[in-house]
Amino acid sequence: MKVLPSDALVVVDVQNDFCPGGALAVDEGAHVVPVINGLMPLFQIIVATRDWHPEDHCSFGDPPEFVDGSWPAHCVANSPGAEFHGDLELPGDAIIVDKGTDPEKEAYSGFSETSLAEQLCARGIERIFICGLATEYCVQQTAIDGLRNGFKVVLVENACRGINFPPGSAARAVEEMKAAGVEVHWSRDLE
Ligand code: VGL
Ligand code: ZN
Repeated sequence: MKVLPSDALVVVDVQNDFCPGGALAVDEGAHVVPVINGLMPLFQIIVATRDWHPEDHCSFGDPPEFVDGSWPAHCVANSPGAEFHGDLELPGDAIIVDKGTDPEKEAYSGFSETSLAEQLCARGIERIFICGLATEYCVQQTAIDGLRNGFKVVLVENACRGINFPPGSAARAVEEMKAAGVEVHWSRDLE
């Protein structure tokens, strides 16, 4: 599959807190980094989303249940856990999109109360390729919202990892995305 000038790569939440050692670590979260580094040179437009929460964000549970609505404190704005993984080779002109900044609202999707759709439209983007963390939360919601916003959406399956609690939830999310109209490819299929 050929990547076109009207395609953008959307790198979702490849942040320290979602990688091993982080507050909400995804199994093999850091494995996506070399795969995404290999993808970025194919794209003229690269977006990187960040989970960017205030200290009192409504999704922080005490104790956390590790399900929607009850997470350990993670990706607090300007903290080390909110930084991109240190090996991620984002270009200097990558478009950074912060989400989940309202203490009262969860925001898994990169389109949720952000300027992402406008920024993509302004650059003539028609199709987005999605990769990153975590498959069944921010990746899935960003993919579905991409369709809703009128973009074609491709998931780069091997450039994603899920929280996978309960086990199987990441694989189910991929099936749900396919059913919704997301195309699923592996990085080696792209050129
Ligand atoms: C995410 C749980 C809580 C994600 C963000 O990036 O998928 N998951 N906040
Ligand atoms: Zn979050």
